[in-house]
Amino acid sequence: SFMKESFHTVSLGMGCFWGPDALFGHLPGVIRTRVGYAGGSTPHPTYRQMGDHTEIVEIDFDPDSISLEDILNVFWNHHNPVNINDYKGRQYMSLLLYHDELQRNTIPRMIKEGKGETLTSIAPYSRLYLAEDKHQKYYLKRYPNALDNLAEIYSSHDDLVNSTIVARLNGLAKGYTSLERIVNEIVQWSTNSNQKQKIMDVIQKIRW
Ligand code: MHO
Repeated sequence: SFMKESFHTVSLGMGCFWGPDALFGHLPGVIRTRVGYAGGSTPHPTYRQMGDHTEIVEIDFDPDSISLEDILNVFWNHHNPVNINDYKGRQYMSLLLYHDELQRNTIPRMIKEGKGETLTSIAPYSRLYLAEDKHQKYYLKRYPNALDNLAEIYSSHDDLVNSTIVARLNGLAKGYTSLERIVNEIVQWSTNSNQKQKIMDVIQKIRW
């Protein structure tokens, strides 16, 4: 469930999408992450047959907590854009699919200022094809005990994937944050205290 009514969305290609899902998931200000295929024209892409699409992590964020520039700095500091003709070509290419005028202007400005990479491809966003369940929150799913416990809070897989806390826990599973930092963040949320307690109980039961 969302903490905020208004959020911005970015869609980023930076190689295999498992890592960036956890990387952005751990950042305060990030509300939701999911992974999928975008940027191409092949209908109904899947992991095995994504055609000309690229692996994408899509992020909803609160622009009052984390700026677009912050997000783009993380993007460029955490992958090395490869030439489109290299290994696996479009599947792993560095790609920014802009959603609006702000993104369309900010991306080339940062590249001009030397904060970006000229090897990053830039194109308008049209849609994301969600990847298969097993690719969503991939690193968290390596802790079977985590999913079993979280099922007490989230009644469907979609609810789990869309959850802010689960995005943080996926970042924890990959080693980007600590349980202590996540707990400190939850304490500050405006969620009611019963709900908070329930979340705390569940995440403390997981064998990290
Ligand atoms: N494990 C794969 C990458 C999977 S990612 C979803 C590999 O290292 O080739 O593309």
